[in-house]
Amino acid sequence: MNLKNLTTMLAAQSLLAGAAVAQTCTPSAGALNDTSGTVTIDTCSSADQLTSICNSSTPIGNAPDTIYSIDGLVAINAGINVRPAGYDAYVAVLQGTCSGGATCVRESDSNGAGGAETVSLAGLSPGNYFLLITSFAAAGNCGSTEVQPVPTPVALRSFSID
Ligand SMILES: [Ca+2]
Repeated sequence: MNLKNLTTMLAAQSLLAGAAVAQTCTPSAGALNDTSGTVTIDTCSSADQLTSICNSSTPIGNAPDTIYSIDGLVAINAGINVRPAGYDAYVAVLQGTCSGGATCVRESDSNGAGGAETVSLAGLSPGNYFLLITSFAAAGNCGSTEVQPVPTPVALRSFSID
């Protein structure tokens, strides 16, 4: 991308971010809870629902947006591992409403293409939450993805070796 295109893109994104009405989304991938186990989804099959998230402050472009309802996982302070095959995933937890204007209470973008991302839901008050799996990449931004809820382990109370 040359500088002129970049400038044009940033200007367009500023206009979108400044829009009075935030985009809404739907958790079309379904709900995740403590009995879901590891699910595999091709995120390329998801619609591109949002162009900007985290109080409409973060442009996420044209990547498909795979969105789950995760109220049940928040209630038990679980974590979630996301393992994308071959693309650079970005994971966020939206609080309250499924929309670009919602606050992102958790985010993970620690690794590059094919790298796993993890979010912990510990410490969040029970309520409505949504897991967003998307990518900042303009192309090659989706693919087969494992989503693994990780219940918080029970604390080890005592341990001894005879
Ligand atoms: Ca998108």
